[in-house]
Amino acid sequence: MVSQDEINAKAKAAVMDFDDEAVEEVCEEAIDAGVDVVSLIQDGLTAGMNEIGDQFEQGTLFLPHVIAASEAMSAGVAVLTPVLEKQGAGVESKGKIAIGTIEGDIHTIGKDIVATMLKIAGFQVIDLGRDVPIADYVAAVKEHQPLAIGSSALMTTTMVLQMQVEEQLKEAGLRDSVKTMVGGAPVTQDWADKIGADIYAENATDAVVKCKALVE
Ligand code: HCB
Repeated sequence: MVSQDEINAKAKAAVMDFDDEAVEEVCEEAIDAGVDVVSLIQDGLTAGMNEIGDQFEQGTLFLPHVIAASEAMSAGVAVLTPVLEKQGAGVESKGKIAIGTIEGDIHTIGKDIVATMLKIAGFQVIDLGRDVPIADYVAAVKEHQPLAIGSSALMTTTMVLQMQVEEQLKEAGLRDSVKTMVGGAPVTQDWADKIGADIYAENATDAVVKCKALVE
């Protein structure tokens, strides 16, 4: 029987090979073997994407490589999502959470994984999409009155806009009515503390644990 570590390593390698089909096959193998698909996403597929990001930063890979790897990762997530959704079927509704990728930023993979995991945990997720204007976060709080509003930022240049979510919610008199959550690769607990966000989530599992704590 294939182990979790073996399957995670295979998934990482397949993402790094930009091989959609191989990623899909590993994900199907993982489902058949009954291994933990959340670990597969976080320690396998995401580990591969992070490695691609590092090589892009070092100049040994280029944007088309990043695009190809992200397509391979998305193909894997698409295979795993129905399994995850089945795990969450019948879970009692825990309330609403709105989440979007911040203005100027088009990275969606991490935000989508967080949204899926929150849905599985029983939250009603309002997905604001990507490149979300700050005013739309405020409008979403007014319209939906969610328990929490999450922003995702993958670039040092866009994470600064998470501060504006805090400021504009205060200006609209809504800051005390909602918890704010921040995440994305460059975001840290220190950053969350600095801007006054209520929750920093390192990954989707952390987001679920911390959002559940709001209602439990
Ligand atoms: Co992109 N990119 N990229 N990129 N990209 C990064 C982010 C760099 C760090 C790569 C690098 O240089 N090392 C870099 C940013 C540098 C910086 O900080 N300034 C970068 C750049 C520069 C760019 C462009 C500007 C490149 C260009 O055009 N010259 C451009 C951005 C344009 C724009 O946004 N306006 C760009 C484009 C792309 C794509 C389109 C090719 C592709 C995105 C595809 C898509 O999302 N649909 C892409 C990708 C894939 C990456 C890397 C390689 C991986 C990101 C990813 O999906 N990771 C990334 C390198 C990296 O981050 N290490 C690189 C996997 C997910 C699962 O992890 O961290 O997003 P995650 O999410 C986690 C976690 O953070 C947390 O939970 C998630 C699940 O566990 N979380 C939250 C995330 N959001 C949360 C929100 C919450 O409220 C709570 C928790």
